[in-house]
Amino acid sequence: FKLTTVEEFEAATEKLLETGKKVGADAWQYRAAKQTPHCKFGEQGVCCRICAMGPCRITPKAPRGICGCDVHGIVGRNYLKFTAGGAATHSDHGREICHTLYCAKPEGPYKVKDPEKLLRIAKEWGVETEGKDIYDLAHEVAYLGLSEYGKVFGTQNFLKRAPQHTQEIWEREEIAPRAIDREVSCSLHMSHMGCSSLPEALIRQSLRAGLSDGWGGSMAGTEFSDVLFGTPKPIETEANLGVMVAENVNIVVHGHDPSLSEMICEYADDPEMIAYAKEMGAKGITVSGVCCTSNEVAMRRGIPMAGNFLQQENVVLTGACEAIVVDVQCIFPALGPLSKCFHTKFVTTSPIAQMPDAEYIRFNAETAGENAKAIVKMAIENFKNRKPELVHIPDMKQKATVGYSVEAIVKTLDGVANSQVDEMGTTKPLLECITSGVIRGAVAMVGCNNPKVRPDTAHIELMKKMIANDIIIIASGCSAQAAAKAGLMDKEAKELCGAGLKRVCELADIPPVLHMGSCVDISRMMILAAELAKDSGLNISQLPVVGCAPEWMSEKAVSIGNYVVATGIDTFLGVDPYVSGSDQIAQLLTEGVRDWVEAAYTVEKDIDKLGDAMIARIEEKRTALGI
Ligand code: SF4
Ligand code: WCC
Ligand code: FE2
Repeated sequence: FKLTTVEEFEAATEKLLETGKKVGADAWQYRAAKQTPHCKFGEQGVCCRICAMGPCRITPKAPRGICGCDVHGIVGRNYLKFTAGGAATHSDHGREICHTLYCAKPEGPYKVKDPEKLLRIAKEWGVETEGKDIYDLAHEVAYLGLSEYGKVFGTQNFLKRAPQHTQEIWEREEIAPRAIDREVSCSLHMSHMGCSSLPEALIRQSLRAGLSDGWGGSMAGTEFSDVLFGTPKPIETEANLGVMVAENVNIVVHGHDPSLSEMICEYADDPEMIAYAKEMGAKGITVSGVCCTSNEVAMRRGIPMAGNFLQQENVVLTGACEAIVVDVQCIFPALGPLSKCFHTKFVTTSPIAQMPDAEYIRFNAETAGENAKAIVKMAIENFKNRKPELVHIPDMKQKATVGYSVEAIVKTLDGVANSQVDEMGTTKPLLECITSGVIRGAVAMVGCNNPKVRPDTAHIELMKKMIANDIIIIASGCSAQAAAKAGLMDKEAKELCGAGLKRVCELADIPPVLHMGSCVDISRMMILAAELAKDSGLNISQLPVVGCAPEWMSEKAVSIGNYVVATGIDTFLGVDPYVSGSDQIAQLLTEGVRDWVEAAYTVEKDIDKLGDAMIARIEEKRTALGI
């Protein structure tokens, strides 16, 4: 067993960039070089352009904006706006999923695949289930889900899933999220010219907006996706560009919303479509994915993962991509012009993400079947337009076992711990492994790639370091894909673990890095932490568990960081969230918020030090518990 190294990834990319040069293609590597060094004001978060008296930039000579706002107010407002952008984005995705569920029909393209989960949520929300048709119930629960976005009074329904102690903290600190849309609006209101400039107020609302995402919109996205498409279970798949097949029509799905990709997968599997592909000279159809839409279909169908965020251009550079089909979020506008250098069709499908140089096939829940069929057909008919001299798919892929929803983790670990633990269907076996020290703790590795960090290195190096120290990894988003590409989701990766974790991997037959899904699925991690706390009688903040986003880049990532911290989990970042310009804001995020929510951020750009800090924190928590 051998991991694929980052050097090998980079050599493959170099070769693809050579192809790019032949056709005059641009790439992020060149654009990043032209954008560096970045504007210092922006980097420190000290530029304000929220009113037309500005833009104002804070310097030692000009310590206040024209309105008199100081650097702390400006950095804090920028941070809050950044969070609101992320919360809005995840939550709007969740809303789309609620709407898809609202449109589900027994004979339509979208069905209820996990009625059990639907019943569970209905009961949780106090909906009468007795004698109800499952689709009527789905529509009723979906309607309630949609209502969470604009509920008039009260806080998010899902908050009740948290331990009592956590709920009390949220109430006490006035950060329990109300209507999801209200928290986003309120954040924009607070950060408007002439509203809040008090650091505490701005950071408090940042936590609240984050919580409306993690325990609101994202959780709706995850839960209702499970109801519609099935709750993930362990499944075998593969990762990296080598999953594309030169002889086949290659369709790559990219973005976040499984409503689109699920339909594409359905039709790409249709015998009629496969026959058509053969007629057009291909051997078959391969669907693979990029970013979270890929995670969604990998977790539920074993569809292979072509790559993560900074690999999206590489997919087109293979010259073997007939169509790259996107929905929303994390899609490079570069894909339009890049596709024009090849035969690739760049297909946008959402009114939310429209781009130049794309074919726009508007996708909606009512016509999803026809839309997906049209897209698959378009890809098949494009096969003949390939330029064979440009085709090069790097021979590089790894096996991965994915699909570790909370339900799957609980089930998988049921049999593992010693026989005294007989409470099946709880997290107790996992707790037993942690208490006994066989596993020292867990790190939730999440987030993106960012050219500021050598892509994938931080994810992979940190994971290697953690598992060697008997710390199990749960991963999501592009971090999970980095792990899969390297081979860390191959069960054989147990060889890289310390003796304790290795034994758990053997007994439970799991890889040491567990793929929990897409970025909205970080809500799964929150549920897991909540269950661990409830089953152990500890507070979430006492568990030897930390979060880490070493290569993050998006607004969504900051929203996530805020809800992870606000849930009581220390969070470690490898990229600074534009707050270094204000010592007060930086102090609040890295220390001050601990007084409110029992957790805080650590920012450390040196990846090795970041890893040491996480291990130290986990060991501190163990010592405090006397385990
Ligand atoms: Fe300048 Fe104040 Fe306007 Fe910001 S709100 S641009 S600091 S005058
Ligand atoms: Ni989530 Fe980050 Fe990937 Fe996009 S897909 S790049 S936010 S981790
Ligand atoms: Fe994502």
